Amino acid sequence: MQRFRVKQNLLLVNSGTRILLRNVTAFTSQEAHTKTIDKHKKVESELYVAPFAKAQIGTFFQERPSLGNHYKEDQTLQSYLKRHIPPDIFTSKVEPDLHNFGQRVTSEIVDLGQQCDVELPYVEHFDPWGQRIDRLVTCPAWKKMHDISAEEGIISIAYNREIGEYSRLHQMAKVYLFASFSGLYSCPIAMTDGAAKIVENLATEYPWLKERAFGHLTSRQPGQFWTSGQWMTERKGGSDVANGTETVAIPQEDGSFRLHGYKWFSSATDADITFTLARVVGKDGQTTKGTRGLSLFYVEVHNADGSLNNIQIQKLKNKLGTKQVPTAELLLDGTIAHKVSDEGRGVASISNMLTLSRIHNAFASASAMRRVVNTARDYSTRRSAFGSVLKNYSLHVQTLARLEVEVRGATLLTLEAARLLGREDVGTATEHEQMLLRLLTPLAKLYTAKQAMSVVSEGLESFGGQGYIEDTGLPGLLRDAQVLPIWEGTTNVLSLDVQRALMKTKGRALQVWHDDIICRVESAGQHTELSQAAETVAKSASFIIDFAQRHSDVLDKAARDFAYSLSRTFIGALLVQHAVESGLDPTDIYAAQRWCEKDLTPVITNQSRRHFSSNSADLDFQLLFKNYHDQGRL
Ligand code: UCC
Repeated sequence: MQRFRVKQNLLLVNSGTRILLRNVTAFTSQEAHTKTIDKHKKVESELYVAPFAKAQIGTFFQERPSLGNHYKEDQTLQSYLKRHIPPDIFTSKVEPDLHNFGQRVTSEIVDLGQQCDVELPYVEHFDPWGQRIDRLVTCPAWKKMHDISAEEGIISIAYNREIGEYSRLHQMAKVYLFASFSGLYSCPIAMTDGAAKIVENLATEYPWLKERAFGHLTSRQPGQFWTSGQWMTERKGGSDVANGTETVAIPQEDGSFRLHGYKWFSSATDADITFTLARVVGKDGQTTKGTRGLSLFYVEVHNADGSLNNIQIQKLKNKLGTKQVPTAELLLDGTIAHKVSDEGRGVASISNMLTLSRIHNAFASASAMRRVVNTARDYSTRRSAFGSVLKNYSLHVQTLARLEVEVRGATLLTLEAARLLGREDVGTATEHEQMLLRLLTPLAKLYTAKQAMSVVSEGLESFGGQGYIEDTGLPGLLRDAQVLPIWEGTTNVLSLDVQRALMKTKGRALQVWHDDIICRVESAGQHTELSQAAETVAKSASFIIDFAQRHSDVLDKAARDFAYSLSRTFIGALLVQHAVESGLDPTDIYAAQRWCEKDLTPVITNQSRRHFSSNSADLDFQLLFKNYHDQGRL
């Protein structure tokens, strides 16, 4: 009997008859085949050909989502930069670089980022002869991210200042394009930027520091480029740094110090240098408690021979996400360090680093949102369900459009913080702008981090089950986003930081915030489509000022809602202003309108519901603890 190889993967189904040809390479008889064909020939039009026999996995494969040039696909970024950077500088220096980088991000860097997610860092604690070495091993893709960061000038652009105050915007635009694809290399970049800012600011008092480190931190040569850590958190906690820091610094005869302590979360442990806080031990062997006892120290992580500077890596942290980043518990056991602040001025001195890392955090949040929304947008053109591609379903498009509004708002807020930082960098920021920057930094960090959590989560949902599958790279985005509201200050800690910024200026910063908003939305009143949004924003700003004046006694309890109100109202103003100044593009107008339909002032809404009264505080406590108390656990 003549035999032949089955050519098609066919499960033939006809009116309930199923003939399964099980094996891809199966041979069957010509006769049997002919019979089957004959049987079905007559009813070919009714024949349903289900493709499961040969390959066993079917023939339909969902086309994967893909991203184009990440810069060119971002209308908000482009139009914001065009608005703020003089045209000749923009066209000659900024746009071509961002264009190239936008291409590099979605063609080369995306895969490297994925590799960082797979090849996680680990520590070799001992060499084969039992010697403790604590060698941190990172993957080639992580190292490549280091080199790319240097080549692309991700730090250097901001400090070489080739284009003056616009350098910071240029740099942060790159950070924004890079962060969510960088395999979390954005973390060491944030710390390194903060370190460069500290070193630059301390140049007069500590010229040796600038000479030693600045060139490395801002180098474009991969072999010369240093990254920095920021080791602040200890076992007693990351928020209450003043009371949580136990590390002591013992003065040495040569003017240096030896640090002894335990750093509980030290991110990017492969850094070359770090800044850290410790308490100087006085001649009486005592240290000073609280903030007044904390000083800032500069540490080089490795000795000249590559061994660690009396540092033991106890373990790498087992985190929910950001596993790509080697975050470690470190024992400092006589680590050589150099004091770079006056005694007791540690927190104030490291605050420069906090400002930078919080702004980077906001860009990382905006970046994660942008990546998810652009990917979901592309996917909606490739994925069909119920007879049509998803982009044809207005419910689906409405869901993504709501996310797009969030991303645009977050992008404008973070870019505005970067613009002000650029002016502060070069010393042209007015006093008002400095106050505004001080206020916008915690606001941008806290608000965009929360947006990122919800936008990334909703974005993943738009992929259906695929959004839950690891090797699509999508779930990692959600896990990694969860760190954004936590590190560099939680939402509540930052809400209190907002209060600190307001108190320090005796409320002037709030007035500046208000006046700035009014100025931004003023001209929108003449555009019919925007007048309502502009009015809402202006009224909200005034209500908030009024609230702060009349209810200063509840500001601590209202701190979170207050910070949200400042953020939402400010973003509303930015969206309205952007719509006007970008030439009244209908999508910009629509984004501003949609944003301003939100409750811009939850603090006022919740005040009217008496959320901040002492009665509510008692009820909140009862709600949470009554049962716990009843169980005898309180
Ligand atoms: O713990 C962390 C890791 C979490 C897990 C992450 C996993 C790793 C994965 C990473 C992969 C990507 S991260 C660290 C989180 N911790 C923080 O960010 C600190 C949060 N806490 C704060 O921000 C607090 O508000 C403190 C530490 C700043 C408060 O300290 P004090 O000592 O109570 O502060 P004072 O007394 O209010 O301020 C001391 C000085 C003042 O200056 P003078 O004396 O001149 O008035 C303040 O004005 O510092 C100044 N200052 C600031 N200046 C305080 N905060 C600021 C600021 N934000 N900007 C400017």
